[in-house]
Amino acid sequence: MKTVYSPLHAGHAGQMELVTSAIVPGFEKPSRAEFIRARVESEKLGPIIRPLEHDLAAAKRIHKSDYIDFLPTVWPQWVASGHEGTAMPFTWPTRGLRGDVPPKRIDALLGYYSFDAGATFVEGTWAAIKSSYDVALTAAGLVKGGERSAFALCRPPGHHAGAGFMGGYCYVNNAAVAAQWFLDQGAKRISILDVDYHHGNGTQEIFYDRADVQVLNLHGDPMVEYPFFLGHADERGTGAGEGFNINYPMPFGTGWDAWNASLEDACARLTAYAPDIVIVSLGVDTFEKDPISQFKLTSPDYPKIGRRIARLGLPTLFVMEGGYAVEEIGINAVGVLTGFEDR
Ligand code: FKS
Ligand code: ZN
Repeated sequence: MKTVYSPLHAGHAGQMELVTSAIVPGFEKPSRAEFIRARVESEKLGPIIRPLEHDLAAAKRIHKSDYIDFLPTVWPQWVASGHEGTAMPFTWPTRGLRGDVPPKRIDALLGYYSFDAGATFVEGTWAAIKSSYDVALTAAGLVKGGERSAFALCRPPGHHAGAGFMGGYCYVNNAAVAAQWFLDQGAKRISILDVDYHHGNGTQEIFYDRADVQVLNLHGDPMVEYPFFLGHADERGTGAGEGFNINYPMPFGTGWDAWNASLEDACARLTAYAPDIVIVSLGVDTFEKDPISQFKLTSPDYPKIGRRIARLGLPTLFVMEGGYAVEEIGINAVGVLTGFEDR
């Protein structure tokens, strides 16, 4: 399988992150992608190619136009306002506040377009976001062109980004953009299988009222886990989308057997939906040693995930999402891919 990778991700570096009681160096850091790339090489998964540049039309098929236009302006506005360091929001329009009037200050605009403080900006952030988008679309093009599978080594990730908001390290929803692109190229149905530890709230929001994209999400129970405000089992889609959104919230401590039971159910529903293409939102923060997560998958489990996905027998696009145990992230992410290739 080919991997699509851009070195431009590395400019999104050095940003700080707000956690429960402190501001700390970001968990979502460049070494994540570099460990994965090194493992792709050492495992001889296949060629690593650079992305083609795309305009932003495909992003605007999923995201609001004003939101996409805002992203490249953040860092220049932040600097022009006399700020330095990490650009990060501190105020959000929530219940009881108006969310429909964009303020004029960049610090406030960041909150207007975010649901948390987790989508931060430094100088190279926009170039990294754009490269991640190009990586996803280029890999999608490989699958459209007839390859059985492709790996989009996206960084930053995307599944928390909604139509008009960022958060949780995510800005542009790479998997959602790819799904819409496949539909625009003539596909009739797409399934997105999100195996990241965190609920893909952005992906769910984007496709919630649609029947042409089935969204299956395996994740930590939002009663106790980020992103907290979406991802419950009773969220099944609305209108034409009723029944096409399926959530599998699972408790802290979930290991392979219970997680795999959810995967099996998801795969059965996916097969029943009979999509033209499967997009896997590939997070490996389900790993037992992940520093911010609470599931207990082990490294030998990841090839099993890949093998099960391969048994779906469908063209498959893997889109990288989370995973923060950087020493093992390459072993686990590439383990899914070599498992898919049954080797
Ligand atoms: C940690 C609190 C939670 C935010 C976690 C974001 C997870 C992002 C992700 C993605 F795939 F998008 F990268 N902080 N103490 O892994 O879902
Ligand atoms: Zn995650």
